[in-house]
Amino acid sequence: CEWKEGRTPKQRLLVVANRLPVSAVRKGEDSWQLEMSVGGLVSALLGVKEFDARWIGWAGVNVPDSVGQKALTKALAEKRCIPVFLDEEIVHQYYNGYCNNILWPLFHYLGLPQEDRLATTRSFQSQFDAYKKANQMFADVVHKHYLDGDVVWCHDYHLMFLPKCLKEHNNKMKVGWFLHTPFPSSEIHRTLPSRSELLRSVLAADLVGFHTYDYARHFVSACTRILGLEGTPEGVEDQGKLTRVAAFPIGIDSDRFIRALELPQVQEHMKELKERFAGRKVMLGVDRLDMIKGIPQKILAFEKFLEENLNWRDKVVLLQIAVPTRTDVPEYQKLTSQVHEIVGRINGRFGTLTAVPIHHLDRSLDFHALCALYAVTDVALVTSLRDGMNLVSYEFVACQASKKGVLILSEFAGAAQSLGAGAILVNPWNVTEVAASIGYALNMPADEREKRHHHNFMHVTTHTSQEWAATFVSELNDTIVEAQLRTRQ
Ligand code: ADQ
Repeated sequence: CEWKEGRTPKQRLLVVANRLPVSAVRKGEDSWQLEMSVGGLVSALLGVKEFDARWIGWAGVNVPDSVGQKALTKALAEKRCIPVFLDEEIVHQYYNGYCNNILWPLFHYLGLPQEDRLATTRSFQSQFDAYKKANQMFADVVHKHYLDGDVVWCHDYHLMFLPKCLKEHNNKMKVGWFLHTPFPSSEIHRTLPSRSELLRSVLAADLVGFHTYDYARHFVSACTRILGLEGTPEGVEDQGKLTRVAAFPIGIDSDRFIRALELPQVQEHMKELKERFAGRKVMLGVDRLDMIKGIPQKILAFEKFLEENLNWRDKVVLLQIAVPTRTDVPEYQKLTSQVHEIVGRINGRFGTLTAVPIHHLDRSLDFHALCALYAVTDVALVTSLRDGMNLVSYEFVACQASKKGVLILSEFAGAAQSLGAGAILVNPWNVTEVAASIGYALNMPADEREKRHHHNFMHVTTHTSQEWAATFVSELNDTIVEAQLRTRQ
């Protein structure tokens, strides 16, 4: 975990997120193995090295015994991580239930799974109670480790209740909250039974951040329409108390990717890949296996492209790397089978004795293999149905300095607002449009590729994760100073 390699400590920062950046695997009564987790939040925050930071969160494992808890706490301390212990029932109701079955689909405009709708409605209250209870458990751990002057940065939809829990205990605490998903239109948020309580809890923070201006605007609209509060250019005002609301587009640690390309092991991977796919253009998809990523839609668009362009049949390959997540949720199991079925059908239809058009891997790749793949790719396909930002598109651009490949990007990913001028933007639901864009990308002349790449590369290398975190924390500090000045006047 590179988290501990921070430079000279400046400001103490407590990062609070549902999951720690490592997952714990028990090896004995008091021994644990720690493995890095995969995901956008982890990728972004590992790049943040300006602060004396500690990470508070759940280690992804149930540890009922005190011997195990003590040993895990000790192992995690070396990584500057502090665990929150959640029991199985809480995890089921809070994490699988309220977070992943209700908030996640709702915030991505996917609604609730149809067949679960009634069951979900019945269990809604108990799941929301578990959500609040879990948030209070996170707050208790923060209080234990908090020192005067610390900045507490709460992350994501799992912890919308946390700012309120923190401020109720200590009103002087500097609290920021950042959402990594989209915040949906207020018309969508209105349908949530706990809509007002969640908004009010988030408003307890001093600063509320989103990836894009649109999400921030949706949030302010929800507060004005649902709570009847006043929206101002700075945020939301409630009885003289202002909560700052603003957009802080996330980035990546682009240098880490650029430097990795020079490493011998990455060069070796690249050589192998080039040999393996010689004579064929490489298209790439890298996603967590999640319905919001639009993986089936992407593969169907590729099928349509092959259907209409038989001359490309032996000349292009799609590598789809999909790391499974939330594997105990039935919807995700169904998605895995669906993707396997579509890939099998297309490979049967367009494959030859020596080659298949789609290589699909259900697993995570290590960092070096991932960089090599990004670097040899001709066309990256990011077709999320909705995505807060999407860091894969940034990582691809960072690794393309020599190849200058093309990015096909969903207009429903937050990244469309920053990389839109360089990418080919598509509506992922429109398979015909995506298929046509694949053809356009594969045939794009070098000078157009160069121009598009340059635009995106400049953005990715200047809007980094370091800059994102530094801006958020400095804005949080300023917000608090301004609030103090206001109360003195
Ligand atoms: P995610 O939904 O996880 O993040 P994304 O931003 O694309 O989506 O980040 C995924 C990260 O996981 C990337 O760093 C990528 O390299 C890594 N990854 C994905 N699949 C992988 C695989 N098979 N092998 C190895 N690594 C893999 C959430 C939101 C996003 C938002 C981020 C950050 O959903 O919209 O951009 O948080 O805020």
